[in-house]
Amino acid sequence: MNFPINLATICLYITLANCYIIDPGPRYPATKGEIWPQPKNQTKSDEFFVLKPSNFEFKLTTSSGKCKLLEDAIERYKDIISSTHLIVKKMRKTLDLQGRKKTWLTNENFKGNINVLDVTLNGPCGTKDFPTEDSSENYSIQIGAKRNVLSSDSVWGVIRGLESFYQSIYLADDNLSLRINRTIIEDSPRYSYRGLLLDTSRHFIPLEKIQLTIDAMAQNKLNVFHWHIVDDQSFPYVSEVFPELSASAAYAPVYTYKPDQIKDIIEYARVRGVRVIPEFDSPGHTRSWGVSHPELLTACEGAYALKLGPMNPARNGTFEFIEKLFGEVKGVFADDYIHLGGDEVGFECWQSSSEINDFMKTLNITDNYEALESYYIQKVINLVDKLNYKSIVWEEVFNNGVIIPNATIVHVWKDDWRDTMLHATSSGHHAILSSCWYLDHLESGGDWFSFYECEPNTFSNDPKLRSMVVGGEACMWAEVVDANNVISRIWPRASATAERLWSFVDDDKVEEDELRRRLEEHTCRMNRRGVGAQPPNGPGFCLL
Ligand code: CP6
Repeated sequence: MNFPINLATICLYITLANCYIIDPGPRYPATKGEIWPQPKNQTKSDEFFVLKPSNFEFKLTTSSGKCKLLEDAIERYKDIISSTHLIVKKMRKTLDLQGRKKTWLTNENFKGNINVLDVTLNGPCGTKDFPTEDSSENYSIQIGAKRNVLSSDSVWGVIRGLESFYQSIYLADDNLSLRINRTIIEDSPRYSYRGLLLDTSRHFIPLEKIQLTIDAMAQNKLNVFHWHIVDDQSFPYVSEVFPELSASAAYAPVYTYKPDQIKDIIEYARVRGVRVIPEFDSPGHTRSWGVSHPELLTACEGAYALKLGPMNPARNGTFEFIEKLFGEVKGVFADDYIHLGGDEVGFECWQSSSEINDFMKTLNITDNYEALESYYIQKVINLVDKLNYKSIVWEEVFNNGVIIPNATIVHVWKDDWRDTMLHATSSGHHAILSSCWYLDHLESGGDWFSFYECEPNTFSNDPKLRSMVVGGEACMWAEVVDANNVISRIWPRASATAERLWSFVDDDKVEEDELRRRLEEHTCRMNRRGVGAQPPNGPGFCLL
């Protein structure tokens, strides 16, 4: 066989040789004990302490006696630290180093062992309380001063601080010990609303994946689980007042969320400082409601005959139904807010319906379907108001001129988001941004960096308008996502959103290499805790 030599092959050989000879390993080696999302203020020294779980304890002190919520949280972190330490044990065993000399004793930065973390709660415990939009999450940590202290005025702050403490512990380069550096941390979130939307209608997502998702949210200091629980395609929410909804329109009887399962999810989230806000999207996206209750939906005519459209605003029964359903929802979900949807309402069916057009005549809004949508949403907002429930709506509701209470938050999701944010905040509304954080959109070569670059503030220079933004939300629409890929599709891409929303990122100072190395470490940490996050940066490894 002839050895092929021409210019192209020579180039190929040179390129391959470059790969094999020059590449020294992962381009973005993981950092050591860097916190994600980055704390507001942290100073850190090279001096370190060694942590051995058998010689380490959390000492909880509260001004208000026993605090079960924090005792349980401490137990969870003890377990995670111990399981991380198993890597050290495995390594010592593999290298046959058990009982041999401790390699760090001669390191000049070694300052001894860390035996105690004093966890101090300077406020009420409220063991049964729920996190709210006003909850403080501030905390501070000192490692290597006279004592090692985590302190906060609120339980949610302590919980955020425990996460940061855990993330500060890292494997020494030789993987033969766990270390933590001398450090001082003062931390608080930039935005109070840091959300993740999960759609459980296009595909059913099992409870255990929802729990894992919420656990991962806490690892990223995200604090609102927006549960897009029903939509056109299926109705997995089991209602006690209208059980026929899920009986007829869940994908299968096992693919439902029953009241006690929902309670479990809410409790799982609560103890991690995560709010659960349900979305019952209407008047569009409600086809599944019509399987058992066709009378709720508009009967289309003409070219659309035999189809059912958006909710039928011409009937009182529609609103009576919603009032009953939402009354129940308020009792099941503990949060002060409900998401009312209001997005993507197609007008063709309403246009085709004589019932709707006759009704519009009586309202004096002939041919104005935006006005009909407004009529519908206003009625829903009013009844939700009566239930003492605060609301969030998708941007269309605001764009179509619906008069909404000032307290209603506008959720911006379309591409021209800067205009919409400006418009909504100038009109006195709080706003949430999602436009740049669509987890169902994939860019080849990875896209978390473009998620990271999205800065909500850039819609205006006016500090007053900027302060109307309460946060943002990464969205996991589930058309092509189910139990198999939901975790790896969300993580670590949503981590980029999490840091943007928690930290005061100074875009002029972001160093891309360092950022990638930090996310490499954070992703590995999630992997160690059972979250199957995908690799963020290309070649690399994670010791498990
Ligand atoms: N489902 C619902 C969706 C979307 C919306 N609402 C959606 C629309 C466009 C894109 C992604 C998602 N799948 N109920 C809009 C908020 Cl690009």
